[in-house]
Order: sequence, then structure tokens, then C-alpha cells
Amino acid sequence: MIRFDILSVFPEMFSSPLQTSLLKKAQEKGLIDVRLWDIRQYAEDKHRMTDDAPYGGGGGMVMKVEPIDRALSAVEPVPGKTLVILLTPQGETFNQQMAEQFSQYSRLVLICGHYEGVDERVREYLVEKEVSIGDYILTGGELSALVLVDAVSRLIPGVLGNSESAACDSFSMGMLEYPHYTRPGSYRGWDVPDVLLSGNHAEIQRWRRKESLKRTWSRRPDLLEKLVLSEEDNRLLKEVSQDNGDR
Ligand code: JDE
Repeated sequence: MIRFDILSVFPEMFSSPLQTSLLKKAQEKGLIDVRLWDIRQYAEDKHRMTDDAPYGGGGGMVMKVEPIDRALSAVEPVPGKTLVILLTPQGETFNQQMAEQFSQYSRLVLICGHYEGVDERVREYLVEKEVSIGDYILTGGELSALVLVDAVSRLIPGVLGNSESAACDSFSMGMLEYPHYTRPGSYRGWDVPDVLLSGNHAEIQRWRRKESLKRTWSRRPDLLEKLVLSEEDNRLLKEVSQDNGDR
């Protein structure tokens, strides 16, 4: 069981993604627990302000430190068991390896940044890790938090069924997946590769490995560099370069 405590000024943004499909089932099975904390409820001034103008002037607004600090106190993070994360474009870029590390915690606190950013004291005194989901700017950290919850939850044992198990995901294997096909075998003259219909399991495995290598080589050479390849892999890669690449 892993618990996510999400601090947001727009908690309603989480309703449908968390009430759909695998994340819904994971909560029903008690495998994950997602709690939403409305930062505005922890703003004590009469207008319940969560943001204010920046010291030093200039445009934009800054998220205030007190409401976030008070919301965090309500969450009661357990030291050692909890990681407090700020979602921001300035963080370390999220990847599968980080998702695996995060899945080892029993509690993750996710603070969704907004406006031009948060008061620097949130970073300095309250947050343990800053995470970005990629090099682009969103309207707020909510969608980033959902990405993190989704990627971490599917690594919790029991969240995925046997058939969709995370162990052979392309990114855990370090390369891209081979092409998949299902019925019909021919549609508008678009045919499934013969080898997949041959019933020759060894040939199928070889074809799939080769296609994975081909895709990784042409689309993500950065991944290929990190892989330890077998002699068979190197033979297949040589064939790939002779066959002349994918796309
Ligand atoms: C997270 N990748 C992108 C955005 C922000 C100008 C405008 C807005 C410190 O808090 C934030 C959080 C966010 C939302 O998160 C993302 C994101 N991973 O955009 C800003 C920064 N500069 C600030």
C-alpha cells in the first residue's frame, strides 16, 4: 500500500483520472490511497489568498509559503517513510527509474506548483525533491502529479494484472517495444507479417527482438548506448543496418 497526499489549489482536477480504470481499481483494492488537500483551505486570511505579488516587483504571482506549510502540517508526513515532492519545470526530469524509486516509499506528498512559481522558502524548508515531467510549461503541477501517481501506482504489486505486468515494459528492458498486431490477419490489404502467423516460436522471438532493436536504434539511439547487447543482438543489429532502418 502506498499513500499519495496531493496538495493543490485545484483538487477537482483529479476527480476523473482517479475514478477511472486501473487507478480506480487500485484504490478499491486498497493498494493505493490518494488523498487530496485543498491548499486554499489552509489560507487563513479573510480572502483565503494562496498567492501574492513578488517581492522586488515584476509581473506574475507567487504561491505563498504559509498555506502550503499549514497544509503539510495537516498531512503529518512520517519522517523516513515519506518523500515530499514539488512538481515544477525546474525539477529533475521524471523517468522510469525515478518511478521505481518512488514506489519504494509508503508515502509520497505531492505539492502542485502554480502561477510563476512558489515562494523559495517552500523549496528551502519544506520540499525534499523537485520533479519535472518534461521540458514544457503547464498551467499547474496537477497534471504532472497525476503522471507521477499513474507511473508509480502501476509498479505496486497487484495494480496490474499478470498479462500487463510491469516487468517486461519497454523502459524496464531499456529498449522500445516490437510492433504488435491482432486479428484480422489482413485488413484492406494491410497484412500482418507472415512470421507472426507461422507458429514458429523461435522465429517469432528472433523477429521481435530484431524489431525492438531496430526501433530503438532508429528512434532512441540514446537508449541503445546504455544497453549491454548479446552477440545475437549485435548480429540482429547488423541485419537491421543492412535492411536499412525503420521510417
Ligand atoms: C512540471 N514539467 C512541467 C509551472 C511555471 C512560468 C509559468 C509557470 C513552481 O511551480 C510551478 C509549477 C508549474 C507547473 O508544472 C509544470 C511542469 N513538469 O509546468 C510553473 C513556471 N514558469 C511553476
